[in-house]
Amino acid sequence: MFVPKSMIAVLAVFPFICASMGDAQKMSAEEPTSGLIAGGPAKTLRLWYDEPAPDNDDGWVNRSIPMGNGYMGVNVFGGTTSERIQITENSLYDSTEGRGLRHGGLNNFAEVYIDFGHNNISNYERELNLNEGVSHVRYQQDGVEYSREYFTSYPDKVMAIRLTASKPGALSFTLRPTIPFWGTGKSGMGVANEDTITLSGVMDYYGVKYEGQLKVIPTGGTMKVGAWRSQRHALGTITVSDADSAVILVAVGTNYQISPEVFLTSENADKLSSFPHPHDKVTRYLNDAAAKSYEQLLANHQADYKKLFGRVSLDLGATQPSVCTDELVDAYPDGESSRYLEELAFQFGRYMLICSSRAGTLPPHLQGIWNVYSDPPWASQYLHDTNVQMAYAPAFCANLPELFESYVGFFKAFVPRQRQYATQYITEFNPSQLDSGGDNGWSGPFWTNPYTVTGKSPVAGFGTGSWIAQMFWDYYDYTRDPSLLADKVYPVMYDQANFVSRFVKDVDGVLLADPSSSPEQKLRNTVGTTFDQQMFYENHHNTLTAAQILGRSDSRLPTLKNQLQLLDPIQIGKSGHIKEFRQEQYYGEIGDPTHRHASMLLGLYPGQLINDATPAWLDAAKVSLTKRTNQTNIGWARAERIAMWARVHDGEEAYSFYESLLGENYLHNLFNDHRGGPLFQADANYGATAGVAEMLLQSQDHVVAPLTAMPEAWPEGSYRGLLARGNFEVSAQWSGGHASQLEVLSTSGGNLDLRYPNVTQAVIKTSEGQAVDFALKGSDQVSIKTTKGQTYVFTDIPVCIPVIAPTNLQLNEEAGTDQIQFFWTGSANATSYKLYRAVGNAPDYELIAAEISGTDFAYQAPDLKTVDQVTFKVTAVRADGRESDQGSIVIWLL
Ligand code: FUC
Repeated sequence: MFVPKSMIAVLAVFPFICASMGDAQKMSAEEPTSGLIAGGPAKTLRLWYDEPAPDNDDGWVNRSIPMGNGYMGVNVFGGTTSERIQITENSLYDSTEGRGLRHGGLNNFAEVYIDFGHNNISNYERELNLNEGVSHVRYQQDGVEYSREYFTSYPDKVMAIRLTASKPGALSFTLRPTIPFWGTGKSGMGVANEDTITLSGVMDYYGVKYEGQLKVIPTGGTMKVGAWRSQRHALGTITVSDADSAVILVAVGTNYQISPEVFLTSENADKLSSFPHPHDKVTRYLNDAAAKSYEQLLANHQADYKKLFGRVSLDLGATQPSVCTDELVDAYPDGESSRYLEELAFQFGRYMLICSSRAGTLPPHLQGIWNVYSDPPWASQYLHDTNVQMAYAPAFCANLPELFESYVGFFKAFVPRQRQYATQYITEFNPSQLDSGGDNGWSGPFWTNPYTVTGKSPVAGFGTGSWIAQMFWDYYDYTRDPSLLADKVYPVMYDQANFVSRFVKDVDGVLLADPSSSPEQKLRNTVGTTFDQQMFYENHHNTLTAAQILGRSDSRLPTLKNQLQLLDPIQIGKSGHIKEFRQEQYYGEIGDPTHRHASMLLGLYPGQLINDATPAWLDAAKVSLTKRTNQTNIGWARAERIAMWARVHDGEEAYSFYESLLGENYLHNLFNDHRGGPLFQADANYGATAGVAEMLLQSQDHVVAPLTAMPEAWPEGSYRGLLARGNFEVSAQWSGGHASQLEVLSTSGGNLDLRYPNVTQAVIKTSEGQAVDFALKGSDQVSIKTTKGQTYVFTDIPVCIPVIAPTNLQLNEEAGTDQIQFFWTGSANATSYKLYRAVGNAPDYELIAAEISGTDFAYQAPDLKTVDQVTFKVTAVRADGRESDQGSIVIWLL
């Protein structure tokens, strides 16, 4: 088994050793640097509409404005006769017995109406301002300008609404919250008392006690409580008359706690029995918030929100559109303001993660933190065969790593149950490896919800667990906090590797998963799917790297080291592709060849196994991606393909998937429609952001590579603050498709390897204009020993005209000889060609001929008789010695 070079490189990162680097060079400091790339999102990023969202389910999914603070999700409709605010609390869960698309699960917490009776309005506008983290409704009625401002605050745990009127005493309304789906396993009441309405009740199945409190704080006017009848029950109301302005505060909660007890208790009705009623907690949230002024609450919220949101900006040259967001979406991709929607959607994914994933609250599920139904799609579960991982995909690259804390807390609560499963499965599948003391690690779950975590599923192999562990590794690798690694990351990875090390079985000298399934594919419970093998390999590898960094000597580490080389993660098939199943020979023989899941490519993305240091695997990944690619209309699958195409350096293909996603899956409020219906899934929103980030910056082989997959549609632009592995904050500015300035802030110190065409000829200085020592690797990579807190600025990078790759490589075998005749279509700007081969599953090529001046070559190799399959590749070389990035490949079979 080959050890991928990249993996050796990763192991060698601590301490940094790079023998192939050239002599250190020193640049002179005579020229001042041209200043830092503009910070902060300069243009206003907003979703806006000139009418309210229709008051129905279609209006919710297509047009309502989503907000959230981890504790609650809200969807604001913006009505004027009656405002509707729908509230989601992620633990209000019902039975999900039975399977299927619509089968219980998360329930709608509350529908809050604010009746104004304004039916004769003009100049209506509602918006969500992403820069500010607030939303507004504004209009005129009878010569009075009415406005409302909404925000959901993580630090103060409330939603706040401020209602104002331009004329004193002109504000009157009735606050009328309701309990949706009352009577279907859910009971409750709404009581108005002075300035507060309390909704409280029980959802029977898990015994969820819920409470919501809404407090009205008017300025001027009068206030009185009342009641109205909804369905079979009476609910309290508060009517404000003739006020100047008012603030409404909303807090919600349940008796749910993110705790192992919930998952370890088998009786559903007992899971929450030891936890207190949420009344005191919700009362405290509300009273604490009410003790502060609206301005103070807003300032707290914006300090928290902007610290996260403002870290990253992206400018693709868009101008502020004159049309509403729904028109912008409808006009895409042909509309004049396409770039604006592309910038907006990138930042909207970051916004949604900030709303739905905060420390101490439940992580984002299939719909993030937004649900209007009693039976949301797939019960709003957490699915670990792609969807949860996609939710967190932008957390690291788009510089929101602390948002992963929400999942860390959830994982901690459910993992004790997964430890029990681990012992059960080792007993069942590989009893000779069982640790009698019960130390068998934890096994990967498929689906979970806040109450239950499942064991094995035939739908996906145990690779789901190693994929979870990979998120933890990324959490460290992007932030480089050693105490985080020791306390939160390493134990998760090590215990997962412990399980895997006991689970895999020796099959003809390699260690394979048995049983094994490639997520959602037709063939189930087979042996050694690429999904499982790649995930296992990556986690074994990362665990060993982490142990080395921490100086650990835990008992399973020697086993992991021995096993690593036997996990055989990549098999190249006869189509030159990466196999999904070991039994498959040609692409698509087994399973659905157009399947939405591209699980055999997870080592390409989001994994690190297939990268620039494994060029033969990268080419094989491209074959698989090309064959798998264009059929899917599934939102998250399109988002994943943006990133996968970016990883094989194809900006045009990556962009085409961003285009199809925005053009065909994005709804008017930018919610992603999974596959028509519309059927909202938040994963593609998060995934699109991550995919675009991969186009702009990559670091999977621990080389910081900005602007890796740039499409022609984005000739000019800049970004600021994306995160690369090693905790490097990267900013870039480009024009004519070429980087004019790159900046790297070294947040943790350490070695910076940076790759960009011709970067070795750039002027490299600190942001203060000081000279920088750096070493060279070829013409396109530099290495700098960085100082913590220092920013490194790269300017005057000579434009690199790419070498056009040859195409259409073909071969002929002379019968009865061991000679192969190659011929290809030449490149317009090459003077010679290079021919390479990769034997079998080798990750890298061997050079077999250089300086070939024509477009054919006769190759003779006696060892070909001993191998089954070889990938041959031809590249073009220009007079200046530069070689084409891409080449043409052909497969030779015995
Ligand atoms: C996985 C995906 C589906 C869908 C579902 C909720 O099963 O394969 O496309 O996203 O989760």
